[in-house]
Amino acid sequence: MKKRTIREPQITQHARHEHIRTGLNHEAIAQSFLDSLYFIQGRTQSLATRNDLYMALAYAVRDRLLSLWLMDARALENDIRADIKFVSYLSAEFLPGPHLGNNLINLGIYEETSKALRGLGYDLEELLGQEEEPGLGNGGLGRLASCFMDSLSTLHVPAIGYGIRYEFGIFDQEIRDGWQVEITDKWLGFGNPWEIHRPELSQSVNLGGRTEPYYDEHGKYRVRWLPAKVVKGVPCDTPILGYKSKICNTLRLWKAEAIESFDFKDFNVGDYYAAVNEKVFSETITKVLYPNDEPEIGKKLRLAQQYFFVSCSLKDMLRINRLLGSRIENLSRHFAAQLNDTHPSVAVAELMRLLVDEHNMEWEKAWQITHDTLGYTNHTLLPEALEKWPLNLFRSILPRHIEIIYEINRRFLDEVRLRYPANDEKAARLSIIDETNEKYVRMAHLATIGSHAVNGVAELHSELLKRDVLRDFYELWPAKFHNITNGVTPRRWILLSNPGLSSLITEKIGERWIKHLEDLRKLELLADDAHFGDKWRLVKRDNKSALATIIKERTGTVIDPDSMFDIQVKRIHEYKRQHLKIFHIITLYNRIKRDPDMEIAPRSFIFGGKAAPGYFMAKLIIKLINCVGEVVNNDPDVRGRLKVAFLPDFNVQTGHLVYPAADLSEQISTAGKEASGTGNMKFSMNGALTIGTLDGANIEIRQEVGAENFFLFGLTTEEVFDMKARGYNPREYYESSASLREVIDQINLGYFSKEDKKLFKPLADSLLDRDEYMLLADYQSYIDCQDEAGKAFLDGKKWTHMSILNVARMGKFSSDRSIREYCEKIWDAKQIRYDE
Ligand code: F58
Repeated sequence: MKKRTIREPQITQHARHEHIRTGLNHEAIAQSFLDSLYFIQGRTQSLATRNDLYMALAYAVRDRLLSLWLMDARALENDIRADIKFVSYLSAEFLPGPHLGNNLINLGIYEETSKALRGLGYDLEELLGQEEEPGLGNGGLGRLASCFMDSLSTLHVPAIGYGIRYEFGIFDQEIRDGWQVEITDKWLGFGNPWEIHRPELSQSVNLGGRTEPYYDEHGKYRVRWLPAKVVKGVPCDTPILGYKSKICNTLRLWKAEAIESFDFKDFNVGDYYAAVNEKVFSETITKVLYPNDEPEIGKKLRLAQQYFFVSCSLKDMLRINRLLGSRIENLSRHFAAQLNDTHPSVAVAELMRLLVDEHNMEWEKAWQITHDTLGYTNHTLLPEALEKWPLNLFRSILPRHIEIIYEINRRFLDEVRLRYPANDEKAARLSIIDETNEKYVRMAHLATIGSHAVNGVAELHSELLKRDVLRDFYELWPAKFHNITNGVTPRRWILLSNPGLSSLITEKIGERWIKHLEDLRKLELLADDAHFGDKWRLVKRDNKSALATIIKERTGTVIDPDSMFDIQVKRIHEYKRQHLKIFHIITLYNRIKRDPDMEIAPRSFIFGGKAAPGYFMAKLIIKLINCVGEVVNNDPDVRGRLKVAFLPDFNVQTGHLVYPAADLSEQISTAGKEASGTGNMKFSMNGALTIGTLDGANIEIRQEVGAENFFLFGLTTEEVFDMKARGYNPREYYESSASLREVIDQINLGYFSKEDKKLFKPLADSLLDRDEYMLLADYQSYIDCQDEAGKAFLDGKKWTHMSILNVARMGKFSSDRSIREYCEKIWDAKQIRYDE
């Protein structure tokens, strides 16, 4: 940053023409930036740190959002809006990514802002890099929620994203000596310019204690909850603007605080400390995001988190419903509430409690409202990921809810017994309470029973839900089940992160594609245009160079931008099979060792992703990647033709650099395990070809882009089921393939871990003994397919042709399409028309 002389804010001539806080030209932006620096950050330019400059710019941009946001709030008070319906997206996780760049794009002022800053001697890109992204999610599920918020705003659907304002989001990942080290995420350390606290809209939430029956003044039997604790939820609101859209929705995240602020005079010393402890307890509730794959059992705090945000959100919805002048009976006319997985599914019981206990409504009527308002999206088929809470733990936090759940279950099972008389097994399978051993509350059952619609997130996944996980429910209520294939927002995942490709596309087909992604089809005509192909390759080359620079900075590994960038970025999990990719790398390495002069297309293998802190095998896989990299990168026989890099701390921001730079996208989960995947879409939209299994949305991507433009390998879901049913024996594959045996033996016997030969034995053992995710069965097919991909890459023109066709045919995977489908099939919500 340049040193500057002190210059206090001055109203310039040009800026005068537009309102300083809302104007969109570079003069107004420059002026408002200087004002914010001086009057909000309290800094002159000469003393400003980079963070001051970032904050000043963020405030200047926020002013421009607020004018739209407030307009929406006014619309709420307006009777004309009495028929308005809000989508309320309930999600324990949101991963919005950095706001600044996205807001500049959506406001259409990226260039003007860049110019304004240049005029003052600053670099926009540098300030963008200063933002700490809100890592309030683990991975795909949280990111999907944020893509959906973007599309809701872009499509003019009024929506509120309800969630939790974790003080510490997903940990920052460092790699030390090849191992993952978790560092607490301090995203709020320098303040958050995007959020506005709304203490006047706080809600209080009860926890623990007991219930007590009583008769009210009309002699009616009622139940009251006598909680052990009460905490306060304060909404922290972030505006979510759509792309060049007039509406600005709200992401409302709840922060837990103590209910009473305490006054020194009123406390003697003992009470004072008790009050402080109370405050500490209350604030713990939204302290930290739980990483996934942790054993759920005993995670009392996690259940408290879920209930806390759900209760605050439902009460807020009832408040807004009142504000709209609507009766509580009409809640489902004004709100469609979507449960993003089972994490918010306690909403079924909480809404019933609010209606029956607090609003004195009859059970049947309350049930109708609950059922009509809620929808449930399932995101996983993995049995270990289906949430269930030990009954006693549940009761200790939510004593009234457990009674309500029992009543829901009783009525439901009566229905089941009518339909299937004398079929106790069926009733036991369907029950919300799992009584097989210790008693559990099955949250997916609660969500399914309490919602009017249930959906999976890709065609295969939705089919498997019906056939497997929720089979008995499907049999009961077939019409309740839907598929809505996931999508991602092209604004962040193409326009913002890949400006080179975006300009090239816009140059040829205009800018309509940004809101209508199906327009990309027009690129098909250019797939064989040599001149266009050259430009296409140049864009990719630049993106690869940029990524190579970051990789060099962050890992020290030098990679050649002309090599094939073969990338796998996603959470580290055995079912996602990062270790299968490693098998491929070792196989190529062994070929080179046998014949150092062999012809081989240079490849850079790039990995990124976090492992849950308690997931031993996933952490061992990270170490293995780094150990293999160490050997391969430094072996003189390899002569730099193969490079392995593990890019630490993969998050939304690094995603911006990674997806646009890929040649080959690795989507190699065991068939039937990945519900959808969304990274697969981001890669392909940016011109990478996919090597993948018939899993999740890969199937639909392949359908769209054409089988000839997709590298397919591996067992199908059916084959996986059949093979398991017949008794899968991984050792058969080990015995019968020399190259596979060599790879596993090297891992097992310490070839890549000379200082601790047994280091990777647990991994090799688990593959040889069980191989839950069938790497060995898929190995040969994967290697053959990779060989084919390697050959194809050598023909640059052909590869470019396929790359263009991939982009051209990705229109389906815009989250705008997903949101339109939710609006039609599930929410019955409409895009509102905005009068200028
Ligand atoms: C993901 N789930 C699916 N869960 O794995 C992926 O296939 C899908 O594309 C995506 O959802 C969006 O539908 C996922 O990310 C989590 O991270 C949970 C968070 C809470 C703890 C348990 C895992």
